[in-house]
Amino acid sequence: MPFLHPAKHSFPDNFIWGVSTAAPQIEGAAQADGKGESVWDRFSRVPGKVLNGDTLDVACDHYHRFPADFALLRSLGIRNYRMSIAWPRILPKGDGPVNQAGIDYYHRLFDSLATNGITPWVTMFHWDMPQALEDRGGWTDHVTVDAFARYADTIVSAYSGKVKNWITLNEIKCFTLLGYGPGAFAAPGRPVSAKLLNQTFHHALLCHGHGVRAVRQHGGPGARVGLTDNCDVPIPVTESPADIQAARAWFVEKNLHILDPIHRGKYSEDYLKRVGGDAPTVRDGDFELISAPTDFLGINIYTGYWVRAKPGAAYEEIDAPVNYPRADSKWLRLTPQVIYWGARLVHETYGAKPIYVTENGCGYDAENVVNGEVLDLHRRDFLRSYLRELQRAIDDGVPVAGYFVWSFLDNFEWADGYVRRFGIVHVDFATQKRTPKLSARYYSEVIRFNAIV
Ligand code: GBH
Repeated sequence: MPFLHPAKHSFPDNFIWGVSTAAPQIEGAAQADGKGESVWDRFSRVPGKVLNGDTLDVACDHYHRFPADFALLRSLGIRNYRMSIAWPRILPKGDGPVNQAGIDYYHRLFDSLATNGITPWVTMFHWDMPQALEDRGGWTDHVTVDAFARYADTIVSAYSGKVKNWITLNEIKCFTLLGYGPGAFAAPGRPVSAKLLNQTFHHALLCHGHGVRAVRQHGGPGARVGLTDNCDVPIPVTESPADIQAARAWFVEKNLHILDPIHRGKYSEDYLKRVGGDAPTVRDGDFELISAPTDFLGINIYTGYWVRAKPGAAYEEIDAPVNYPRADSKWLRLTPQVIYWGARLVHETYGAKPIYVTENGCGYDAENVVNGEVLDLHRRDFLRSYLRELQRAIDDGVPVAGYFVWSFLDNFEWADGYVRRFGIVHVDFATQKRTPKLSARYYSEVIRFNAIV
């Protein structure tokens, strides 16, 4: 009997299939054509912050190699590409003079995408804040909000004819908490007081609002805009009503400081009670800006937390046992159900619609090219098992309209440098040779059939 791809494994018509990247992780050319220094350019040079002292200077050299990279995407049948614009290329000092060479660069890049029939999904900010702005207070200071407003106006006006899908910020919780919280795992690595940390969230929310405003004002016909959030996602230990209710309570508690103001136009009572005297300073009009309606919500989904009901409490969180399966990224427990619950809970709780999974993927070390192949069965299995759960969400009526694999290429994995590989395409960082892994071939087939294969 010939093998058929059963209809029950197929995705909705017009489902968006793509891959994701971010400028600082792939472009390299960190000093080229007038680009300013970013906080990650600086932070990566602080001894001990990035594995092996890796820097962003060369990365995948995508800055110079984008035509071949986009031809490769096309050959894999990938027609949607999430990327980010490097703020320090456009405004090297954060505000101040515009760098025309930076503007011109992304024009060439968008033209090349168009030539290859690939639709761009453009993130305005994926963590590479201009160092000059950090020197003036960075995310702790309102100066960043004003500078971002101008940056968003500049890029949306410049590219309105070429870009229709805009994402304001990538993962507010990451660049604030990891950059300014205890531990200083990410740039700028400057721990601040609890009040100032809450202020970084608030400033980021305001920048999101300005991103939305800029798209409404300058985006042109058909332009759409949304946030990409990295909400923390619980998985109920069983799908009994009680465990699901516990998961819901956990979800709201962990994410309300970002998702409530955006969807409800205020900080919740619970949040204000939690932060007490450390609540952020809010100016008149802030919440109108923050809660301006968006066209979609992006969620980055990697790993989940186990939660169950507990008498007398809102929930009980259960630590994964030591031998629970993980990727080489230690934080990345392999929990396919997280994609189901992430999509379902943002929809049920906040009415988010449509939802795009703007990142999903896994990081492994020591993936080597052998006889021209990288047989990353672990990544193929990862994608397949998470996609099954995504399909279950869609079957249950959750309005998921697209999915992007993180990442197109192996790249600069922040504090893990170049050791940790997330790409479906292998990059030899010595020669810059690209080799599509088995997972890329697999994903091509998923796209071709619009079904889990
Ligand atoms: C995404 O964040 C990023 O958007 C992307 O740039 C990145 O390359 C990709 O994930 C893969 O990591 O080490 O305990 O401090 C994913 C969410 C949240 C994952 C913070 C790493 C650090 C945990 N990230 N987490 S810890």
